Amino acid sequence: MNKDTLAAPINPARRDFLKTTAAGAAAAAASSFVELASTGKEASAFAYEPYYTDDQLTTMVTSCAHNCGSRHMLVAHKKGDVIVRLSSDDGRYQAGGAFGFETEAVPQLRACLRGRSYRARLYSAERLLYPMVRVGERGEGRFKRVSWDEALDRIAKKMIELKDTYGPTAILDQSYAGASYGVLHKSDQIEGLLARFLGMFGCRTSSWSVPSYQGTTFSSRTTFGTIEDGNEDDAFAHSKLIIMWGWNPAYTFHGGNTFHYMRLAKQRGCKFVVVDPQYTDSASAYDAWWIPIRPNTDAAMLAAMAHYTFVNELQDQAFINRFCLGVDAGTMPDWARGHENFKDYILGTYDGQPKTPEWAAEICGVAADDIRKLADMYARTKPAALKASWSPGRNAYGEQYNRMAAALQAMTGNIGILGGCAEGVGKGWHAEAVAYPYDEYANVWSASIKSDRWAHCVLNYPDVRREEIGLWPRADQFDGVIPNIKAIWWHGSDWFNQLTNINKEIEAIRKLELVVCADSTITPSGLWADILLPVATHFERHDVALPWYKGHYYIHRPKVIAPLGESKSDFQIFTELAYRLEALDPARLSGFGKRYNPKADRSYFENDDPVDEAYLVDWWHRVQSHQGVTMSWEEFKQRGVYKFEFAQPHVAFRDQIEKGVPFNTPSGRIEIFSTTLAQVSD
Ligand SMILES: Nc1nc2c(c(=O)[nH]1)N[C@H]1C(S)=C(S)[C@@H](COP(=O)(O)OP(=O)(O)OC[C@H]3O[C@@H](n4cnc5c(=O)[nH]c(N)nc54)[C@H](O)[C@@H]3O)O[C@H]1N2
Ligand SMILES: Nc1nc2c(c(=O)[nH]1)N[C@H]1C(S)=C(S)[C@@H](COP(=O)(O)OP(=O)(O)OC[C@H]3O[C@@H](n4cnc5c(=O)[nH]c(N)nc54)[C@H](O)[C@@H]3O)O[C@H]1N2
Ligand code: SF4
Ligand SMILES: [Mo]
Repeated sequence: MNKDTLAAPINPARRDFLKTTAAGAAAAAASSFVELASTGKEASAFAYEPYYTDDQLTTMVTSCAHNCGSRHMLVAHKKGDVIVRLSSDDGRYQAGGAFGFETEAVPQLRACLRGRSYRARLYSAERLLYPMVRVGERGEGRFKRVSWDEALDRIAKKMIELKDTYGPTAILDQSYAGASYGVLHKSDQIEGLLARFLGMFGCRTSSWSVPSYQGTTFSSRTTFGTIEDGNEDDAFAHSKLIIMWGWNPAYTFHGGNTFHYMRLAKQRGCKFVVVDPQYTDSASAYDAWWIPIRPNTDAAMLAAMAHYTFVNELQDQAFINRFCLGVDAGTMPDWARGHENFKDYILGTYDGQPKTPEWAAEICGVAADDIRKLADMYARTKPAALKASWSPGRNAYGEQYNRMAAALQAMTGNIGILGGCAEGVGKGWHAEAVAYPYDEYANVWSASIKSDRWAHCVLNYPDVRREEIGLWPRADQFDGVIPNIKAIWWHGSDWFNQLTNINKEIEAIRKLELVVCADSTITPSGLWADILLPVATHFERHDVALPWYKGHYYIHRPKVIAPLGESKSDFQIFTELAYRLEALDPARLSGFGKRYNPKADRSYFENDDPVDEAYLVDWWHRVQSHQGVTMSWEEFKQRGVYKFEFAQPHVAFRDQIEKGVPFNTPSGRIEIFSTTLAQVSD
């Protein structure tokens, strides 16, 4: 197409810049850009000139899709099919519809700068716009354009060959966070689209976990019996002391509007403390007392705080007696009388080493007086939130840090009360997350390994012990069988950037027979792929955004613009592949296409709209019946957001503390002494 026919005027300087950059950059990126121009979908999004006024534009509510701990509203302002700017919630979209509407219970979901700058990703010169296959050596980064037909045919034939030659573990599913918080288009390891696709095909090694919060997860499960130990963040507004332990909510969001509620707390007189090796923007913003600590020594400092609390008898003994297991000799279960209890460990009864502030100061580099001062503040200020985030537990025995923090939260009676905090993992309110197409065949696998151990497995196969790769137990004859991985599929993940020991991964990837990367831009992982599949972003497909670990709202994500270039949604790609596999191997894969995407037929590859909407309507009906929502789907679509309003902030374990409901642990108590661990070590 002649570029003069482009509809929207663009800034010439910016266009030249894009062209020059693209021409000199990696082959993939360069050719993407050329294609973008030649289809008329040029980067005309950078239409700063002229600056359109609102009455010249149409607006659509959608949401950001970044894998941060929040989910905020984006409002797309469009000229034709081009998003020319993004703004955010200004209150007018919820019930009432008044501009500026905001209350403490129903806040605006205002996007951060990263969210508001999403156009830079959407219209990036690094967008993948059509399928490509590798032409050079793997990792060289040289690709050529092919048709969808050719790309998918190659993949389908190779998948069958791999399964027949190497068995049901040959393809490694490396999906992850990229698109995990949509109702329909999901890339997570359990309910994701790839998980279902490979599971139903019958050849899948799944990856579990990520280098993030395994220590914390272990701690929350053993101590509280659940990872749902989180309050909704409006509870922070009621704290009198907030200790940000390895937590920097100015950068790392774990819920929506966290900083807003913390600011309300500040206005009401709350004191702030940051325990972090770095002086962070959170420390600055809340005028916090900053306590720099040596990385990976947090458990020692927390133990010394427990010591101070015990020797000064500041613990909440009534809370301990009623709700905890093994904090002291009096709360040990009868069957474990001979075991060590927490208090005597802290006081040095067993090893002759009281865990005093002086003892800890040597280890963690925090002055003993500061440890005493913080312990005193935490024990005497009610209610107080010790938010023990994940990062300090990201190391060997990391769970000890979170377990120690949980012991302090419990000893001070700050669990299950408004303004306190039991986090941990911190999952708060539960979204209605399961959509219709995921019910069947979710998370079927032939082997499951710890995500970052795949290279070790490939390089040492078959001389690998199960502990070396975190091989998950199975209840059948395949338990303990080491996977014979010959292919990788990246879907919503970029693990040549995000995993540890990339050099080892490079060595391992050379041994594989197939590497597929489905993404919307070229990534460090994609450079190592054999086949690149261009994926439509969340602006280019229909979905509903779910909050992450916290947040009680849903945001509609319409197809704001048509998919750029030839990009397709993952769901379209897997559906079409399922039909192709079925055609290649009808005896074993009969009905695969329909089972994978029951509401669609093969035309879905060209037209996904009615099918996607039908799934979303199903999901909305669940929301209506399970969560008491009366708003219709049509109204939800028109407003773009549904915000739940609670009579009081959601606080984890409120019912346990107020109504005596048992904790979900073997003893029904907060297990500072863990029944499960004690029995394993016996
Ligand atoms: N904006 C934004 N938010 C996000 C994400 C994102 O990409 N962007 N990602 C989300 C995801 S997937 C995750 S897993 C979480 C991660 O959430 P966190 O684990 O809470 O976040 P980090 O930023 O890794 O670390 C927080 C702080 O811990 C400090 N720290 C590091 N080591 C230690 C230590 O040994 N001791 C102490 N006391 N402090 C230490 C760091 O200096 C940093 O300021 O964040 C989520 N939220
Ligand atoms: N160096 C370093 N490594 C880390 C971390 C760190 O802090 N530093 N944090 C760790 C943690 S906590 C996490 S959670 C992981 C995150 O690791 P990843 O899940 O790999 O990270 P993301 O960059 O969020 O997403 C990966 C890709 O998904 C793509 N994507 C987005 N939407 C879609 C979609 O709909 N379909 C497809 N096919 N692709 C899509 C994005 O373009 C992006 O390239 O990284 C871990 N590794
Ligand atoms: S805080 Fe997270 S969800 Fe919200 S706009 Fe920023 S990146 Fe997006
Ligand atoms: Mo993460």
